[in-house]
Amino acid sequence: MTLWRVVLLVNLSLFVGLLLGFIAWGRQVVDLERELALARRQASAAAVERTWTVRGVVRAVLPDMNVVVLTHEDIPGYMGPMTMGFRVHEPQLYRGLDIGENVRFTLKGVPPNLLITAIAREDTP
Ligand SMILES: [Cu+2]
Repeated sequence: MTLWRVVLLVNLSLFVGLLLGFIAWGRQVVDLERELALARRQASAAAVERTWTVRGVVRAVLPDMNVVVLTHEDIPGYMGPMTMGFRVHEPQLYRGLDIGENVRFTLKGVPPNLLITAIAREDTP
């Protein structure tokens, strides 16, 4: 093989290698852009105001903080059952509630900024 053929082959293989690398890089960019668009869509969907109405048991009423502590059942798509405090839209909502009472309450807001907008006593099943 003459020298010029060797040089040509080396250049050719170098060119093909660069081309393949460039194509792979381009594909990666397209994939990343698609992932970014998906992540942005999910992030904006998460910032949407939501409403849930679930059951719970009153554990404490903290008027100073405008908070009611409830043991709540599963809040679909947000959190499992647990005992925690919720801010209440207005004090009138928890007036007359007693510890241990079963309630059905409505949570509204953009998670995790939720407020109880309605709460009603429920008869024990
Ligand atoms: Cu919770």
